[in-house]
Amino acid sequence: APAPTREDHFTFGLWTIGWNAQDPFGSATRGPLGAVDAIHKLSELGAYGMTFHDDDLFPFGSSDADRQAAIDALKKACDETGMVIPMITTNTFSHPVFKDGGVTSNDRAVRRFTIRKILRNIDLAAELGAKTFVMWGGREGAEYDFSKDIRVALERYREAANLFGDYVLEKGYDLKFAIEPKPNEPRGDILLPTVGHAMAFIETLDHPELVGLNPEVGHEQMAGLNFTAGIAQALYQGKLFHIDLNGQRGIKYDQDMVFGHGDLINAFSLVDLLENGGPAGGPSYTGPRHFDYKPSRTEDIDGVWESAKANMRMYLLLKERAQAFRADPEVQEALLAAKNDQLAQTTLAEGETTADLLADASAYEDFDADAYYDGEGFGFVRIQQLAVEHLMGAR
Ligand code: GLT
Ligand code: MN
Ligand code: MN
Ligand code: MN
Repeated sequence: APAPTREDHFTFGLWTIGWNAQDPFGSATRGPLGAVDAIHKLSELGAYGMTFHDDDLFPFGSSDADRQAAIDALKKACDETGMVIPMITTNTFSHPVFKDGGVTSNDRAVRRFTIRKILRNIDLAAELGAKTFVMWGGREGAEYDFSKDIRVALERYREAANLFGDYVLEKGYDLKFAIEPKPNEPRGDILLPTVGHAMAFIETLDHPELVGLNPEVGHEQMAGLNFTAGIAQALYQGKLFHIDLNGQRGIKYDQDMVFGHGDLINAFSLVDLLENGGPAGGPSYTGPRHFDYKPSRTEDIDGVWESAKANMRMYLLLKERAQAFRADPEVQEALLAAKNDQLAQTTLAEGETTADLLADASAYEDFDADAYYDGEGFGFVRIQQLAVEHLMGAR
């Protein structure tokens, strides 16, 4: 695969490469990484941009002067390299004050503080030219069913999301919101746990058009769901505003491995969907390819950069294989044999009504299911085998 370039639109969270590898069972195995160094190194590796939480760039509680100094240094690094900040997000989960959540904490003063913290960061997003504002409500949730009335908590979530929407409209910011679902961790159960829950919630908002999703590979897979299928529905409903790429192996803790280092076959179908799933066979998603992973705790700083490169290389390799898969005449023939062309036809003919269908005896009265059924298979396994052979470079 070719080396990554800006045109690939690869981005990384500062909290990913900058993670010092502290986990619930042990202390940090790596030192800190500054935002300016991160920008320069990512740029060198061919990335397009970087993203961050407020607290990644300037520690919680920083003075205005320190905050501004960090922002200025970041801007300078971006100017020097041509890197961009297409997304920013707010940390509403690390400080102990957020232990019962931010916008849905039972404590009203915490909710008011959270909204202020997010508004301040929305201003920063606009100032930096970010187009997407991610909201990962990792602490919005509970461990126990009697902790709170979920309906009331969702109403507080809605109140906050409506307020943020009104704020960007009022300010005239060119900024949209992307909710990031996750089923659990750090809370026992998190509100808006999956892509489906979040999409249904968005429709209840005053300005649903301002709010979409930032689905993460591992988060859906932690819920046992098919990530590619969820992304397909998000695209179908016009809600794929951003994406977090990483690797996860099954239903367990959030592994945040390198993209493709988890369920590789699902990663392959995902890249195929993103790159070849558009109306004319082109990209179906044109936003940043954002990696949200954690360089494993076993790695030193060289390993961090190796893993950053691995994410981009996995994506590009999968893209190459997906193009070969689509171009293979045998694949095209197998897709036809599986009646994908019929799936693309409407079930009723143009202008045909329910009454017409009811009057069509061939559809029911004369449709002899036993006679119609000829035992012929769809050949889906053959398509899957062709896909896996392309994935393995065997074709
Ligand atoms: C946190 C979380 C991620 C979210 C980030 C955005 S922070 O690391 O695990 O999945 O995308 O808040
Ligand atoms: Mn994760
Ligand atoms: Mn994420
Ligand atoms: Mn994460």
